[in-house]
Amino acid sequence: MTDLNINIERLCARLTALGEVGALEGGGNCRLALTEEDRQGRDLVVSWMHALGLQVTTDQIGNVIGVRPNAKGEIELPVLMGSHIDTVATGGLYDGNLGVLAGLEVIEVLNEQRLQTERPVAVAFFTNEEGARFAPDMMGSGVSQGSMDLATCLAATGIDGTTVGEDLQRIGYAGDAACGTWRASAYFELHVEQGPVLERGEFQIGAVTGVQGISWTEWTFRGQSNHAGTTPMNMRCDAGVVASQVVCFVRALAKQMGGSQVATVGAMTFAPNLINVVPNKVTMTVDLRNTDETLLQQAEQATVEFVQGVAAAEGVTVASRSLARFEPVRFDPQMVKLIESSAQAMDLGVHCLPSGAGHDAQMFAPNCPTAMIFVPSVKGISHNVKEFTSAQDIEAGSNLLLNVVLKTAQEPA
Ligand code: HGY
Ligand code: MN
Ligand code: MN
Repeated sequence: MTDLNINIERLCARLTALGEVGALEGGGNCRLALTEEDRQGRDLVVSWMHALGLQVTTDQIGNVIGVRPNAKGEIELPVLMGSHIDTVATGGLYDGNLGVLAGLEVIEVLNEQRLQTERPVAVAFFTNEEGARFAPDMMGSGVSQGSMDLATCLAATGIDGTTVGEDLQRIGYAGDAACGTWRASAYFELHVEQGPVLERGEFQIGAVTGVQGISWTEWTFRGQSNHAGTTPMNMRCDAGVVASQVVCFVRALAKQMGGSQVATVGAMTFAPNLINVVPNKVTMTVDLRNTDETLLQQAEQATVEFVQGVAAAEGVTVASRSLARFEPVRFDPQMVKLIESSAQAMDLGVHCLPSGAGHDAQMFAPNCPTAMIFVPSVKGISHNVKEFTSAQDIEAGSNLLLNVVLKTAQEPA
């Protein structure tokens, strides 16, 4: 283990500075992918990359990678640290941002120590990890690593009607570096857990074993608008009643399945959305997740069957489209062991666990040795302006990142 340490004051100052971009009244951030706020956040992080002397490239889906050459001045196949700096609309200071800014901090320590490494070391932020404005999530890393098609993603239309390609052009991040074949020699992502497990178990570090499967579906129900007062109950085709039953069904399904099954209806819009009109159209999203692919498919199938039954009973038609679908991912056990043993060597309490959230790391796992380090989220809160992780835990996780990245970067390429 190295006796080097990150500079926690400097890292926290960057977290605060980035947090001021898209700051919300009362705390938190809104930097939805490819908005003006995202552009400002990108520009700030790119300026820090340049200040560290990194060779900065932007690829065709807007991913930005800053590389610190190795002792021979080479930049290919770096040891890469990364995450995302786009946020949900009620984002906190740490989701994604921590992984990128801790990567910058690790590189700054290497610069301060004038340390040369066998392999290049790099830090990146990936476009549209959240998927909140443009589906699917993990878009930039997925295109970078060849599991998503560039043209399809550039054509993706967001919740406010623009396409990814248009907005990349508009914010000036439609780069020319090719996507899909670029590779790292190893990938490390430091991230807040966003759940309650580490805090409950009083662990400082999570050695992440993998990422659970994700299924996002948009459902559209069409009935018949009618007068709320004059339409007898047995003459209604009420799209809102169907949608509402689906909300309750997926909650009950997750509770009945237990285990890691979760289900969320996060977005729903009624039309015409008026007090005295029976809704003729409802669009809603269903987010289903499970660490087990077979169980996730069962949850999907049960939901389809339920939807068809209640819609038919109400005389409502159904349309659906998949917004995202990722099978569960397992990280290389040797990399998980590296995180676990390095944390133990630093006398940090460490626990192995799967990730409930999706991450850019899952796109790298098929292509190179990949590891994630979790640090605790206070009260397990995330995707919420109250998201918080202590400086002490940030320092521990970032020093662990420094250790494992330095160890890996000193191994012959
Ligand atoms: O939805 C997710 O798990 C991630 O935040 N994109
Ligand atoms: Mn994240
Ligand atoms: Mn997130």
